[in-house]
Amino acid sequence: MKKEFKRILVTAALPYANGKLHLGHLAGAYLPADIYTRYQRSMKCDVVFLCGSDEHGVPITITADQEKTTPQAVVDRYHALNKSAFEKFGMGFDNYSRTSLPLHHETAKEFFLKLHEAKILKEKKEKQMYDEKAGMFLPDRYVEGICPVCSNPEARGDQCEKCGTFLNPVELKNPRSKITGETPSVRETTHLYFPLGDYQKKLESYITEADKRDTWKENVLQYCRSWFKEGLQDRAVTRDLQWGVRVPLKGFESKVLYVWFDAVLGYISSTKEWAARIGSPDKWKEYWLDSATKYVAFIGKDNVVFHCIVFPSMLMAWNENSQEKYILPENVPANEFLNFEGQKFSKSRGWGIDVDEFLEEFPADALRYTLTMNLPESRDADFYWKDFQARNNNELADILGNFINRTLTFAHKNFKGEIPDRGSLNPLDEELLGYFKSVPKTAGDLFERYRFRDGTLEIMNFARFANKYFNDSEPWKTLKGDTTRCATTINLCLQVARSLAVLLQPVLPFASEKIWKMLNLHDTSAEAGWSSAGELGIPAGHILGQPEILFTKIEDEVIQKKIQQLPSRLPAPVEKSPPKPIITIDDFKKIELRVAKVLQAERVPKSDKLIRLEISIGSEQRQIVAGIAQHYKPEDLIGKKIIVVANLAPAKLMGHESKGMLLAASDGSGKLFIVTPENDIEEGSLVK
Ligand code: B3M
Ligand code: ZN
Repeated sequence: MKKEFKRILVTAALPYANGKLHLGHLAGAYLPADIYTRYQRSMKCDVVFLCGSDEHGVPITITADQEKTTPQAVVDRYHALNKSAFEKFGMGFDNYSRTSLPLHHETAKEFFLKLHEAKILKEKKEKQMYDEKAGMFLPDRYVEGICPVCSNPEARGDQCEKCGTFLNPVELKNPRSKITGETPSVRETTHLYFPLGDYQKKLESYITEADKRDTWKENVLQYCRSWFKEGLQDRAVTRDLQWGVRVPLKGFESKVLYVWFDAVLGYISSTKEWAARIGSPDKWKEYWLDSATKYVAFIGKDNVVFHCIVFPSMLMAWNENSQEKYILPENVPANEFLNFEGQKFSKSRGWGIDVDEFLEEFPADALRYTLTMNLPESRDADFYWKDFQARNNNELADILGNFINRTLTFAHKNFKGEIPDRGSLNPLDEELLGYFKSVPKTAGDLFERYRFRDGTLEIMNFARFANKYFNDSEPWKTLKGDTTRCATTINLCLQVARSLAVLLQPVLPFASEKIWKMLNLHDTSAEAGWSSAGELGIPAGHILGQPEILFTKIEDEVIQKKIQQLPSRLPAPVEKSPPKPIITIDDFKKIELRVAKVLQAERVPKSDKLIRLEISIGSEQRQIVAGIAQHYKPEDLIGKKIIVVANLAPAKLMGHESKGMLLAASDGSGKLFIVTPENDIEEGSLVK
């Protein structure tokens, strides 16, 4: 079933120019796309790699309003920031475009008009929420109100997060605009719809066929299946908004194209921009309109529906009505999410770290490597500072860096900086050589199947093995009695160094290029072909360059500081409650707070909130009942030191007496954290 392709088109999701990129973005789509592209280039494939800023949509207009500036100013700023962050990270895009460019607007309008003229789009009247004060129709997510099903007072216009019901904003009780807080009115408006449902059959068979040729990831297939199961619905492709691609139709002058409709076409306009820039304006057609091209679209999981369903069906609709036939994605290898120190990245809570901030302090390759080894390829994964330090110090520096450094230093010291000739091979050499010849294929096959973590692990294991080979061969000993043996060892180690530079180039482009320089080789490590990594590529007598440190270790203090900064990056608890009246110190002294130790804990039967705790406050043991069962498991509480209000009047909770109350804090998400003393202070101690 495998099809031979002449060239490859790679795209990575266009990030919104409405905020800075963080590590989660890199792990979701960009790093895998870059590794894949670099690998394919070194396989000597004809590849073009495109991206750009997604510069439309409501959130950008809201940012502009908040900052009292224009949407254009917002996207100008973030486009520049994100472009430069990507460059520092080593992204090898052929072109990084913007959807606010006239070229893109023309492309999107042309596409829209083709579908409209072919009578594919349906016109429908509908009722929508309108914010009189903001003077705009409200997107579903910008209306809040009471859920008609579960009475959650904070249900969103598209969905109630509490009970999971999909909603239409006009169904909400007491609706309010998230933008102005005002009660919106209901107005009638006309939009054009794309009939997704008409394409369901074709989409299902497209995905089945593509999956047979180039196995799709199970998580992606799952998302598609669930969409198909629900049944595809018509989707509006126009919006009542000022900012975006103007709808080129009479009567629609005040509307723009739905941001997703134009954004996916941004891949095409970015290719056009690239082609014009390199002086072959028609070259984009080779990539988009020739079935000998393989198209791979890298995205994060939240974009699956747009790339596996919306975009392909738009292309199908075009193809049915034109001589020009667009190719569809051959694969959409979407990743799951990367979390940060166990929690979701959150801009509003300041949880996470932006790419530019990270790269001011640490080298790009250390980040690329850590993310590669933690790619959320089949499930969510995490970035931890400690793991980052360990990956850098114990793997990059101690394994890869050490191997390269000891090999080059040895050659300089003992072979005048030249690569010595090989003599006959011993079993150890043979074993190394066998491994050496097999790695390009093993790792390459994994990269080919979008398994970047496993592929990189194979290469690093080879570096581990090479280190062991150096140790076991003891060149510092053979140097004295058997120089030919020693020369053979060092010759092979230098060949391995070259090979590692080629194999790791997709993941560690900067370090790879440094190794290349140290070996004083022609051209660049990127230009050397992947298959040459399995060949003994450096002739004897070749003069080496100077050894340099490849990776610097990261000190404990540096990481400690990063970890300490974490909680302070979280704003104070944001549980909504009005401030209480001022009290005097005497009022406060009425409360007896004590350290207690949890001796026993169990759930209160028939209650999903309550846990019954047996505690010791030094002089006495007693029972308290706490509403923490949704946040803690009883077994995790036993032995914990907590703080209790010891002189609270006893109360009965679901028939169980509670003598006292434990202290806990809740964060903005409603999660509860028990207050514990910092040190293992004795139970009974007074808290003052
Ligand atoms: N800008 C969404 C995102 O960053 C979006 C991707 C567009 S790809 C055409 O999640
Ligand atoms: Zn609800």
